[in-house]
Amino acid sequence: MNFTHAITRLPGPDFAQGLTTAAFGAPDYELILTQHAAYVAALRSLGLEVTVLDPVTGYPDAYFTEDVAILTPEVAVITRPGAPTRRGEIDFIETALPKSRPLARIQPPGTLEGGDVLIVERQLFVGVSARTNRSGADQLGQILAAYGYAYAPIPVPAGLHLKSSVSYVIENTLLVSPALAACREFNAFNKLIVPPNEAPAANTILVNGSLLVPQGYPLAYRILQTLDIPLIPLNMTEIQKMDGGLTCLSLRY
Ligand code: CIR
Repeated sequence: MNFTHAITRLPGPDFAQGLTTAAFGAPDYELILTQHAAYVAALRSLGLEVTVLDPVTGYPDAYFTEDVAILTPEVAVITRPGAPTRRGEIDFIETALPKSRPLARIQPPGTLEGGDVLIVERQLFVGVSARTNRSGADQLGQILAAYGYAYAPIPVPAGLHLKSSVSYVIENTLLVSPALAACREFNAFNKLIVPPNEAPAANTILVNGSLLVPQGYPLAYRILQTLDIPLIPLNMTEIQKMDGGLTCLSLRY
C-alpha cells in the first residue's frame, strides 16, 4: 500500500518520564529531537505529507502516535491503550485524523495499542500482549471484518508489542525476531530472521518501496541488503531508551 500522509508528534521536555523497561541509560532531549526530525525528514523524502503535532503536557509517551489509532483506507479506529498512563492520549489524536473515514472506538473492557497491529493487505494480525487484551484484539478483528479483512490474534512472546518483533519488508516477506520465527500464523510468508543479538532490528517500516531500518544492527542490515529495496538507516538510540521503535513514531495512511 502506498502512503501519502503521516501523523507524528514532537517528544515533549517531559518525555523521559514516559514508560520504559530499557536499561540503556538516561535519554537526551536534544538528541531525541534531532532523531525525531531525521525521521520526519525521511518520511517527507519518500513523498509523504507529515503532520507534526505539539507535545501534550502530562502525556510523556504521546509522541508514540501509532499506539492510539489504527488507520486503514476504509476506517479510523481510536484505540484504548492498555497502559493506564497512556489512555488519555486518545483525546488528543482525533482532531488530527483524516475526516474521510468513519470512526470506530475500542470499548472497555478491551485494550489495544497500535504497536500490536500488523496489517498486510487484507490480513490483520493483532498481538495479545501486556498492552492489548483479547477483547481489544477481537473488537478490531470485528471492525475490520466488515471491510473484508481476515483476522488472527497472536500471543506476543517477547518485547512490548507484536511489531517490536515483526515487520513486513517486501512482497510476501516478514522480518521476524527469533521469538516469532516459529509463529505458525506467519507460515504463509517467507520469514527473514534477525540474529538473536539484534532483535530490535525486526522493527522496520516499509514506506512506498523503501525500508526505514534502525541503525546499529549490521547483521540484520546485511540480510536486508539482499532484498531489492532501498534501505534508509535511522539513528533510534534515544527512542529505544523509551522502548520505542520506528513504527511507533507515526500513523501512516
Ligand atoms: C510505552 O511504553 O508505551 C512507550 N514508552 C513506548 C511505546 C512504543 N510504541 C510502539 O512500539 N508502538
